[in-house]
Amino acid sequence: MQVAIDSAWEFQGLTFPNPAVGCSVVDKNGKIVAVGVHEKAGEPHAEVNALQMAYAQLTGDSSILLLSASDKIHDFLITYHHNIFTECTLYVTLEPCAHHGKTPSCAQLIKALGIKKVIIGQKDPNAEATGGMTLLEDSGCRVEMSEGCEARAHDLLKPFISWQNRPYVTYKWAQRLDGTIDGGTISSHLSRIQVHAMRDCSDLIVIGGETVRNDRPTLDARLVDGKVCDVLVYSRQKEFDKSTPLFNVEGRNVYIESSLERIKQYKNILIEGGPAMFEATKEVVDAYLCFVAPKSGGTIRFTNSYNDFKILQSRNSGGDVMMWMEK
Ligand code: AOF
Ligand code: ZN
Repeated sequence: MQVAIDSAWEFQGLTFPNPAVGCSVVDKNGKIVAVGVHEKAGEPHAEVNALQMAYAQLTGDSSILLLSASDKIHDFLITYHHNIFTECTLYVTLEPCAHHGKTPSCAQLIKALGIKKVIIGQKDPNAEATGGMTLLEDSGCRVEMSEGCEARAHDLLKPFISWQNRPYVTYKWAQRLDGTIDGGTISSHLSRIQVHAMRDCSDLIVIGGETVRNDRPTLDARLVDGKVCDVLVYSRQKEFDKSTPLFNVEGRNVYIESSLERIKQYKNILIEGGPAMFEATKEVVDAYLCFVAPKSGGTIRFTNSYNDFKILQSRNSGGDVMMWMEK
């Protein structure tokens, strides 16, 4: 379950409106055969990616890896599984879905493959998709909640739980090891790709007036060829130089407002800014994402009024440390 959770965190922020989910397939000797994650809404669920890889591992037949559509992988597995999974256990961070959404039901697939044991990290809070636990139990599968990992599985699921009835707000910043944030590009290319991929799945970006004036940003998702999202310039100042690139991106609404009320009309919000924005938005932020580059050299430091963050997950991002945190 720990492996499934850690793997899913790699796609946290990238799966909206779906949750980040991970799945480990373990054989009868307790060895991990394959791990899969849900990478993007509309693409295969974690269980499907994990079972696809597990099939290739267990049979030595890698032709299944050529398939990318979820329904095609389901059909292949259901046709050719020859009971190779019956003694495997699945560890899934979320209850397998019982419904057919953009992709077919994972619980139905697990049932069809004759898998006898499934450990889950959290129940699905989405009323449309939940029911996988009961469906599997009714078919004779043993389904258990993970002992010891519920809290981490819950942390992973927080954005999705929030989206059931309210927005989820992530505050992102990048700094050097000495805390400085000025003087040009700070984070690695991979970290910047990560941020562009997050913009691609956000519906609103919030920035402060100072960022508009100083950085003249575009705030698009060009590094991942992604879509543009709306922008809220949170500022008391009403007039900005409209030749600033962010105002000239086609298909985008830009609001210049002195309140954060606009956030309530959106679901997945990314705030990008410095220490002033950090303080001004702290009442509405759910999670903090910080990139620390192993460098020094600027003059302005990122200071903030918190002296205690809880790190939910951290990893290397092209040489930077990337940390998901809560207050
Ligand atoms: C799973 N495994 O990896 C994820 C699940 O439209 P769909 O078919 O992609 O279904 C989306 C819903 O399925 C989503 O709202 C959530 O309830 C569940 N997500 N379920 O079994 C996964 N990502
Ligand atoms: Zn599913």
